[in-house]
Amino acid sequence: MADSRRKVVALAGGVGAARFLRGLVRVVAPDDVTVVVNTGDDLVLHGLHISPDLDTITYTLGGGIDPVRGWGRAGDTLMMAGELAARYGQPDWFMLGDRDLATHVLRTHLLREGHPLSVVTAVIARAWEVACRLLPMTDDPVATRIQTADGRTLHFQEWWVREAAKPDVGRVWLDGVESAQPAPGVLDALDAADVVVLCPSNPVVSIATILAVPGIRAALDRVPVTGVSPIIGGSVVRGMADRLLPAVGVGVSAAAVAGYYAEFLDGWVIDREDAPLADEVAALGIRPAVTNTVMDSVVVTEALARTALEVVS
Ligand code: FO1
Repeated sequence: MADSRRKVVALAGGVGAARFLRGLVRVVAPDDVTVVVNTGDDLVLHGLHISPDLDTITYTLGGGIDPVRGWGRAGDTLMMAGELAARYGQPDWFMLGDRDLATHVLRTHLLREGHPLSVVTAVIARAWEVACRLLPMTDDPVATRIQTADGRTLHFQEWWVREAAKPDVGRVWLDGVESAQPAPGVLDALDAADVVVLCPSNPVVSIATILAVPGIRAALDRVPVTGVSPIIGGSVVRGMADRLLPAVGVGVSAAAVAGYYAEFLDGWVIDREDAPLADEVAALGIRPAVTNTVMDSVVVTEALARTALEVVS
């Protein structure tokens, strides 16, 4: 059942966001949903432009995601990756399945023809019959870099995947963000929005990355903002927010993340396990809602999306 015709903009990162969006598009008519997606995780490997968060969301909403990993394509094979590594000694730390590679080949081809990432994203989303609108946060190159405590600077994926997030994080920074512009349609969607939803994504390398693109953070002051905590009971459901929140001086709790967003956040959904934190959230001037936030079914996820919208309606 679709919600009243409210225009919703969702800010989204990887797997948690993709799961949440499957519920959101059952509560709000998909053509009233615009998703602004983090591209700081993007990288070039084997000469191919890979956009992990855009692909995770596209594959999830399009029904092609690997359900166990939450990224990559269901039932994929590794023939190309295997040949690149075994015969040509190419790096294989970032697992690129054969079907997944088709997306990166197409994206790279269209980018090389001069199409911006936002156009390429629309072509891919249309091929997957994704009904809501997907927008990269920017068409410009922005790369999340991790400065490790031992002084090395790594691309986010090198830290997260190649080094399995083992090195302690000193600083996180966004290469190129100062000169990036919001992708076409992003600011218009935010200005037309009745509500903005922060998906349960990594606050540091997904949500904050999107907000760092000049112009986007300011747009949130003009619209009710709600969100879902990516932290339950002091730990992450998946991913690496627990490793990155300390690097920006934020505690690993549903209340601490609300504090991180407090300037612009109006409603915040936390798990039943974190019910004792509701008063702390309310003390920040943010309306708390307590519900089951473990998205282990689309029914739960739909209810969660409804709760997230109701807490600011
Ligand atoms: N994550 C891994 O832990 N190992 C991988 O080999 C890996 C490959 C990969 C390929 C395509 C893609 O879209 C995502 C991939 N991921 C992999 C996940 C990715 O590192 C993260 O999901 C996002 O960057 C975080 O949102």
